[in-house]
Amino acid sequence: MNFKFGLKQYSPIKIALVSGLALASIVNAATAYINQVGYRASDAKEFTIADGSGNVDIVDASGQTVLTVTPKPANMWAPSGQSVQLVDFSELKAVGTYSIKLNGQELRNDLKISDNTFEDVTKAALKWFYYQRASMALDKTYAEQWARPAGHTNASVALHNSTGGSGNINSSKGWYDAGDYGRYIVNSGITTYTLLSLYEHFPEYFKTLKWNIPAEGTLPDLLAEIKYNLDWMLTMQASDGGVYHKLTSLGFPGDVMPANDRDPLYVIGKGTAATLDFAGVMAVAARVYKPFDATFANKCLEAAKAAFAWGKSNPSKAFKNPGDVSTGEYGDGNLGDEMKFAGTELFITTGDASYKQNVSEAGVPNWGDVSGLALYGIATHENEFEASAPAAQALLSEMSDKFVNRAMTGFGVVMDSDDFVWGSNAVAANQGIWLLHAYYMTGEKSYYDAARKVLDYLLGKNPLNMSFMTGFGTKSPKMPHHRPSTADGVSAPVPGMLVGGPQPGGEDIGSESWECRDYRTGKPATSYTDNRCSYASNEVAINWNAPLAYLAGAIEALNAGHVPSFSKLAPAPTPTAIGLARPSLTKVDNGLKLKFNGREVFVEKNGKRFNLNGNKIK
Ligand code: G3I
Ligand code: 9MR
Repeated sequence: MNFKFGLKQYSPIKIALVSGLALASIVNAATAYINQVGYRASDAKEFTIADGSGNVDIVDASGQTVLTVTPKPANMWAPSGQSVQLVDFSELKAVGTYSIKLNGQELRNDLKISDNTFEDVTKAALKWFYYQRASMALDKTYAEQWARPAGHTNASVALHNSTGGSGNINSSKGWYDAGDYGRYIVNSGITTYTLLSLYEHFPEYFKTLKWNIPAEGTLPDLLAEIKYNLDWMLTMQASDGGVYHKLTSLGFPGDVMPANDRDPLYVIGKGTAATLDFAGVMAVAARVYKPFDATFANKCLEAAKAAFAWGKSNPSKAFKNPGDVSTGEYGDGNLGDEMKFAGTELFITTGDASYKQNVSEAGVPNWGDVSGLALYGIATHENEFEASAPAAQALLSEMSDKFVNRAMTGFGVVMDSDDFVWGSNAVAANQGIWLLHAYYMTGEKSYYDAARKVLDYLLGKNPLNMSFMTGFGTKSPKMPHHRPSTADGVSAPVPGMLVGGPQPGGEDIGSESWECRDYRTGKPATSYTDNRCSYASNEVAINWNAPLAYLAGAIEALNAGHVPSFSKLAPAPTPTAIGLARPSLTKVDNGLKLKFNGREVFVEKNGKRFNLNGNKIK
């Protein structure tokens, strides 16, 4: 049965039998890999082609060739084993949809250039956190066809004996971690930090950006969403300051909607990683929420201090799943980085030197290694950290220089073969965030460009020729490992989710009958299957969406003229300054109005809006 299926779909012998000519065209068909969501008009832009030769024509909707480009020399991209060429079409700046032709043959017709291209990506990536909310019903007003009854509403949950306690505590709210319904403090830690830092770096941009979620007082949407998870995290702190590791059932539930998961929940474990990640997040929250709600901010600060104190007295309590528990472990034996992260953020918030940290080496952040988050804190607070700050900035730049070099070839992405681990797409996104921090502190444009190109990769310029974000791009995942998307009876998956992405581990192969067949290709960047069974390549997770949201959001905010207060970047010219500098705006008297909508300057005539390049906008 399996064999027959394989022969029908995949055998090259069968194809060869059909026709030698067909085989030749299949093997040699040139392919153009693009960011399927689009390119920002003012940015540098490139796509990748494979198996092509000659110049590439970009053709507009009326059939006019608007640009002819000679592709860069071919090079081998090891992660996919392909020889590819980059095509730089930055010169083309006019908003529109184009086709790509090679030797007169159309390779694709969905190349888009637009303004504010990643604003919808940002909103959808952030909106997904609403869809992940535990303990409340999702109303049609906000959730549309993905509305659902509340799950996991029983606030009173038992302490598993691994916590060292007994009895019950009240714990509700928070975001489901991923395709499962667990809530895990360690993974909530890096996720919530990433979203808080997005707000803290671009407060003016996020004060007005909205994406249809329930209001929470006067909080901006981003802070309203984050507070839903902070409220849950706060319930997970024990009276001695230590923080429980997770809130899950003993095993993973089946493919059911949240309301139909009746497995009893337990508060499980208590350890150093959870406690210090919690401390770091709460220290940042204390700063960010202070202008809106001083009482809540103070609660976060006290929680952070108590957690840090517990972490100092218990520096090596690594969590391991107890024998009767098989939900996600998020186990981590290396606990020094969590201490650095927590101490750095507490020092920034309080100014108390006893919390101060130094970081001499750090990697791109992930749930198990948050040394990079400490590095970000130190590098971006020069007054507070004095000599440590330039040293941290040097580490940021050193790695970014390597990243920029790598992004000059292949698919224009930083990733190397080793980066293809479980959740590889988040590795890419976090590399982008690293580059942006280096950009903030140096103004080096190549860092910005390499960071932006990560979005190109995630949204389609990759060897799988697909956008990894549900609901975005010409081809995107249809069957993510996400229980609600599997069980809700709606054909489209919940939108705005970044799947984990290709990686060669194959940990899920054979997990569920023949369905999870071996999808490994021998190449890390193509070992992926869009099948709900594939939790190792096609699951979704909060710590993967958060860096996508950061990357897309920061890029849009920067282009709207916002810069982080600590950065070396000059703010973009104000509308008035642009107006004075641009002679074309003398036409303002002639029935044209110059306006600014908080994000961009545009000209309005007869109710129609045009950007300063003369292109119509919404
Ligand atoms: O640390 C080793 C490293 O030394 C080695 O070079 C590398 C080679 O693959 O593996 C590293 O360990 C990996 C570990 O993550 C740390 O990155 C494991 O192979 C890999 O299997 C493990 O994957 C984790 C997975 O859970 C299984 O534990 C993912 O990072 C993590 O994102 C994922 O998280 C799950 C939760 O448990 C449950 N909820 C869903 C969530 C997403 O799938
Ligand atoms: O759904 C689970 C997913 O969230 C985890 O990342 C993954 C690895 O821990 O496990 C998934 O659950 C699977 C379980 O491990 C084995 N049986 C099939 C489950 C998926 O339906």
